[in-house]
Amino acid sequence: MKTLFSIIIIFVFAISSFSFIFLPKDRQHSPSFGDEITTSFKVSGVCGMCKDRIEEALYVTGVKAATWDRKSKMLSVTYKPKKISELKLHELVAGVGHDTEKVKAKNEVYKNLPDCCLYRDGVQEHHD
Ligand SMILES: [Cu+2]
Repeated sequence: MKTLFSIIIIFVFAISSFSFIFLPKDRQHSPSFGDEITTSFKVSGVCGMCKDRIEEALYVTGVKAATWDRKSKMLSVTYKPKKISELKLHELVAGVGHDTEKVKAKNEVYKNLPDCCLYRDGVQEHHD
């Protein structure tokens, strides 16, 4: 009876120490890493001004980082899907005049871009 009691005590102690070790770590990890993802898609553009414009368009709540590469035309975005949808990212970029894979910029917005940024008139080669 005494032995059984000791085993139970040790067992309970073991479980509680394990939970002390593991639970706080779990809690630390889930909010910071769990709900953040990085995606990349093609965005039309030409110069450094385009780069600034595209990246600034994504300076919104839910987006942690946005980087557009002038050569590859690829935009890389780190964002929280719980706060902003992927389509919304496309809409924001198209909203400042740059076509994406999913959303095309409105002509009125596109026409107001500086001349050096007009990617639709053969400035940028298309490899489609
Ligand atoms: Cu430009």
